[in-house]
Amino acid sequence: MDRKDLDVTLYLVTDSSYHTEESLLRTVEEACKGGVTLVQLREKNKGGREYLDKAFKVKEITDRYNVPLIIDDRVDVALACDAAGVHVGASDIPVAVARKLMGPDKIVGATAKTVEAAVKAYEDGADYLGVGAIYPTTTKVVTILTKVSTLKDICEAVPIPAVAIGGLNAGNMDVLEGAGMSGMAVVSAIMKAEDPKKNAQELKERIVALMGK
Ligand code: TZP
Ligand code: MG
Repeated sequence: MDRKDLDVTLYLVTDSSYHTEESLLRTVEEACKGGVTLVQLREKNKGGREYLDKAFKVKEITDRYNVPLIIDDRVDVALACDAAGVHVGASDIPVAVARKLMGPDKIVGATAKTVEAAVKAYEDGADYLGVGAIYPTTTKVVTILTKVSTLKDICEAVPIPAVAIGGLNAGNMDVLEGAGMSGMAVVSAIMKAEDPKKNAQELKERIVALMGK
C-alpha cells in the first residue's frame, strides 16, 4: 500500500495470550470483516522464527481483506513477511533507524506519550503515532496514563495521524471527542469479544461518528 493511504480509523492490535493460534486467526478475520482499517501483530517474548510464522499466517488473512498489517517491535519480521510496516516503542530500535531499515515505502509507527516524543518521532520519519494509555489496561504494564489533553496537544503539534490507545471500548470512548485524533486502537475490545465482527462494526461506527463531531 501507499503510505499516504494509511487509514488508522480502527486499529486492531492483537494479543495471543488468551488465544490459540486458530482462535487468534479467526478473530483477526472477523475483525477484518467488521471493518478494522489496520491490524498490528503484537507478539511479546517470541523468537523470530515463531513470530515470523505467525506473521505469515496473519498476513494471509489481512491481505484477503486488503487491510495493511503492521508488525510490533521487529523490523526484521516486518521485512521478512513483507508487512505494510512496523511499530516501534521507546525501548525498541529508534524511529530513525526503523525508517532507514524499512525504506521509504513502508509504514513506521511510533509510540508517543508526550508532545516532545511526538515531534521527535515525526521528525525521525514516523507515519503515525500511538498515544496512550488513555485508560488503565490489563494488556500492557502501564505506569503513567496519558491525558486526553496531551493527546490533543500532540494532534495539534504534528501533521501525522495520532491513534488513541489503552483501555478503550464502546462504553468509554466518548472521552476522545474533540481530541483531534485520526483513530482508535484496541486490543481487548475486539480480541476478547464474543463476537469480534460485531464489536469491530460497532466501534468503527462510533469512532467515525465521534471524529466527525
Ligand atoms: N499500548 C498502550 S496501551 C496498550 C498498548 C499496546 C494496550 C491496549 O490494550 P487494551 O486491551 O485495548 O487496553
Ligand atoms: Mg514495542
